[in-house]
Amino acid sequence: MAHPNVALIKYWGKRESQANLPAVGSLSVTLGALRTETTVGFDPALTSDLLVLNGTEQPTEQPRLTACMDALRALAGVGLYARVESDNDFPTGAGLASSASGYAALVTAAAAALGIDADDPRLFDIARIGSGSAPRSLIGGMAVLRNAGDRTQCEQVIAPKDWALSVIVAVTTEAPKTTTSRDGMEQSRRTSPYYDAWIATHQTDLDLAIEYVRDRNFMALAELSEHNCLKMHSVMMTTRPPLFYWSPATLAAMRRITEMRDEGIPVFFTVDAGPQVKAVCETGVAEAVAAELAAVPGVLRLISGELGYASRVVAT
Ligand code: 2P0
Repeated sequence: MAHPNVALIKYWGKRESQANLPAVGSLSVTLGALRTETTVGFDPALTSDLLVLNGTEQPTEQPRLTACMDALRALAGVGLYARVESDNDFPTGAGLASSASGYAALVTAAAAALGIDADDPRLFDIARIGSGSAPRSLIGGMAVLRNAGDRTQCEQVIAPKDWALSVIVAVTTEAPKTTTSRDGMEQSRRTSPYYDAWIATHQTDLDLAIEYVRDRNFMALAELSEHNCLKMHSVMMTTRPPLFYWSPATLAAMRRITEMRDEGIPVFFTVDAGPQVKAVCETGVAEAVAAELAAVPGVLRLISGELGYASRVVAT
């Protein structure tokens, strides 16, 4: 089982497409309210890996799944193919980081089935093959992900019990996005005139954000996270053809959140490759923030919860 995560300091762009290495580091919060549950069964009768997601077979996911499973099989010295059954309790492919929780849950379940130590750092690299943001869901809490050469490093900056934060997702559509993050990132790298500035200014954002988290400096983290989010969306919007993920309700919810912060309420927004708005707030104000967001036109429903923990085995 794994929770999805949302980056405050974002990952957009890859260093080298082949190994799916992010071009920049990232800092995330884990969404404890949402879950992906995955079971992995190795079976000598299978002639390839098989993914059933929310009850439907996913042949187009085969290359990513098999690349991940091959790496796990190589690590364990096992040759069998697997049937993978995965269920999300939230919309899939709609900017709610379903691939992050999906690959984190897969790697956690498969490692357990294959007898691989759950703390083996090579699991970060294997999860990354499936989804560049998946290592953050292996770690939970607030996680920082960095490259160390061509390896992935991921560590927890703060545990859920050490900072009472909540995330409220304002769902504005249940439909899947039209451009995947993977394709969008590559288009941005090739065509956005702002891409180089995004890369050049990113490390400073990440270093400062980690400092603000360690100091539990909410308001400084709020301003910097919104800045980093809008910088990523500026790159997306100036991609050719443009990647415009917002709906009118996205912008309305963002504005309501900044108005609340102007009124002194500890809350900020972040938005990913989809139209949902995530409000990050101190848990003490979560109910008040949710009531305001529920009243924003175009917000269909809310999903609220506190920071989530690391991926884990819940049954064998
Ligand atoms: C993030 N996103 O940092 C950013 C913000 C989307 C917008 O990480 O290509 O689905 O599989 O590595 O993991 C989306 O990344 O992309 C993502 P791939 P993934 O949360």
